[in-house]
Amino acid sequence: MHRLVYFSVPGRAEASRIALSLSGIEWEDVEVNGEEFSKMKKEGTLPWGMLPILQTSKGTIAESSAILRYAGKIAGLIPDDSFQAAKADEFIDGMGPIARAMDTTFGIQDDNERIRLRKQLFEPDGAATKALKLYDKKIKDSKSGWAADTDEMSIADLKLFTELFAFFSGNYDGIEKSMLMDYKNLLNYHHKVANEERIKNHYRGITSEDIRWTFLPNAFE
Ligand SMILES: N[C@@H](CCC(=O)N[C@@H](CS)C(=O)NCC(=O)O)C(=O)O
Repeated sequence: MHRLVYFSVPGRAEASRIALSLSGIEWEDVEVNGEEFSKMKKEGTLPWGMLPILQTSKGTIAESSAILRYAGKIAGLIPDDSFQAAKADEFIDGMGPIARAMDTTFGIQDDNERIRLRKQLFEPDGAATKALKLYDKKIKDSKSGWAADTDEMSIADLKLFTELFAFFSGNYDGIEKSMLMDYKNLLNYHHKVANEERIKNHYRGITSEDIRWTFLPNAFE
């Protein structure tokens, strides 16, 4: 039995949730709140003091990318070709600091200050603008259309698709869906992944009211 433990948002666990679902293994999606997180932290349940974690019969795996690689391997989402597998890993590791820069505003309590900093992220030289431009170019340059230019969809696509588009769900004040509209390659990429049979099937029960609406085929059309 595998237990994926995270907060009740897509965030850094969603790619692994998809991979676990596609893997066919038995797993439980355990959503915790801040209080439960603090308790787990105090009890020493979290190897690096953070979520997500994946509890397995052999022990706990922490770090979202490690969990994604583990679940992605079972799900057949890691290319057999070593070069392509490394390019998928490169994409995942490359996204780390970018994702971190984009979520620096999450912990800021003051509404005005949070929104002000978020707007800064999306200014021409802001971290979010730089990230979107970089991702857009990578998709444009990909011959296969998949994030890491792999022949088939890989774990890199699960990470890019879930972490990037979730930002525009409307749940993060100051960040609007309209901010994505100039990034044509990213919009095409969204269409490609959201309509991929396994992804479409994974989100078939989701409605436009759900926090996961950004993963639906017509979300940005
Ligand atoms: N590098 C870690 C980062 C995990 C991370 O930032 N987790 C956040 C939630 S998204 C967390 O547990 N924050 C609580 C805290 O830092 O106290 C990973 O990718 O798993």
